[in-house]
Amino acid sequence: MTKLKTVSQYKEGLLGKNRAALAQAITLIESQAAKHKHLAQQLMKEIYSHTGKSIRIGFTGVPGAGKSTLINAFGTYLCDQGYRVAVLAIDPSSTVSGGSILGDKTRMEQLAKHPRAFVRPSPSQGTLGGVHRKTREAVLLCEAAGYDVIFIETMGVGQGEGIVKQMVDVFVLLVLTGAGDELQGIKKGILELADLICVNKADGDNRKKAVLTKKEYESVISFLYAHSSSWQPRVLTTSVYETGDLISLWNHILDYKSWLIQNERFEQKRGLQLSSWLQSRIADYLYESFYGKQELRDTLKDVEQRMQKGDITMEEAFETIIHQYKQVNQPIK
Ligand SMILES: Nc1nc2c(ncn2[C@@H]2O[C@H](COP(=O)(O)OP(=O)(O)O)[C@@H](O)[C@H]2O)c(=O)[nH]1
Ligand SMILES: [Mg+2]
Repeated sequence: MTKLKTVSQYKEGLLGKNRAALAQAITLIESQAAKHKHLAQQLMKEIYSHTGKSIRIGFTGVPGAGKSTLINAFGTYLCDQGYRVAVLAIDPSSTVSGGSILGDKTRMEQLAKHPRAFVRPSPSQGTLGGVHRKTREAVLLCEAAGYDVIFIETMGVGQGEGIVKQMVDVFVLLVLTGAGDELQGIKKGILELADLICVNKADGDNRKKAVLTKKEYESVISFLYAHSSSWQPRVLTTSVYETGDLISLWNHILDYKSWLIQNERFEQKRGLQLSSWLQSRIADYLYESFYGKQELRDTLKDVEQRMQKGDITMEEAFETIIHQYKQVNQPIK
């Protein structure tokens, strides 16, 4: 495909469900160049009315839990059923997990080759906020290009989960067998983010253990949600070798979506996704207006040193820096 240039060329390619056009559009929104940023903004406006129709599904779990492998098998299964599936990955710490991204590309090879699939490795540069902004825009581009199911794989541990949770309709947590200890190891906060929990790699000798682990999780969940009227996360066992498990996973996802719609929470969730996006855009903007300025970074370093030596108080350091911040960001008259 030739290189796209104008907004209408990009738009035509996307609405025409052209995979190469989608890849180019994502490259455009990831670009840091000023001329691309403008074009990207125009494009996002143009395609906005064609977005929102997919189901957005996030996958999280410790490295090695089997996210990429499951997405590959599950995505391929859904493509074979006639769905169009897009996969995006979010990786706030690409330097740490560089190896696993390389692995992910090969792990999703089968899906990436499927004519109804689109697999995009994560944007690697930028702040966590920046990466996540691009991922949200990429979701919208995939929707404009007619993808019905969008998977987002989180790779970062910690902050990454909360951010992905805020951009998806369904959040799936993959856990492994090992029960007791394993349960202790999972941060309670992450368990509470999950809509579905998959005890993964439930095959071979591990299947029996997985069933026990599932029971353990179910009892923790029923305890955590004892007095709650919200959705009680379901626990299931999954293996990429069992098509029945993939069918069951899909049915659970659809069940959850129906529950959201019946309880008037689906649209509410989409609204909250937009609000969290707006808030993170503001946070990015403010961050940039401070840390993006060399003189402010220099002053910060300087006042930090003086404060640590005891020459000035924290309050004085703060006032100095904020005074300069206001001056630097003053509109030119
Ligand atoms: N037995 C078994 N192994 C699996 C399954 N899913 C993934 N694996 C293996 O677990 C390892 C890590 O998988 P990967 O998808 O890279 O995990 P990620 O880091 O969570 O994306 C790989 O060696 C996979 O082959 C499964 O369902 N059953
Ligand atoms: Mg992976």
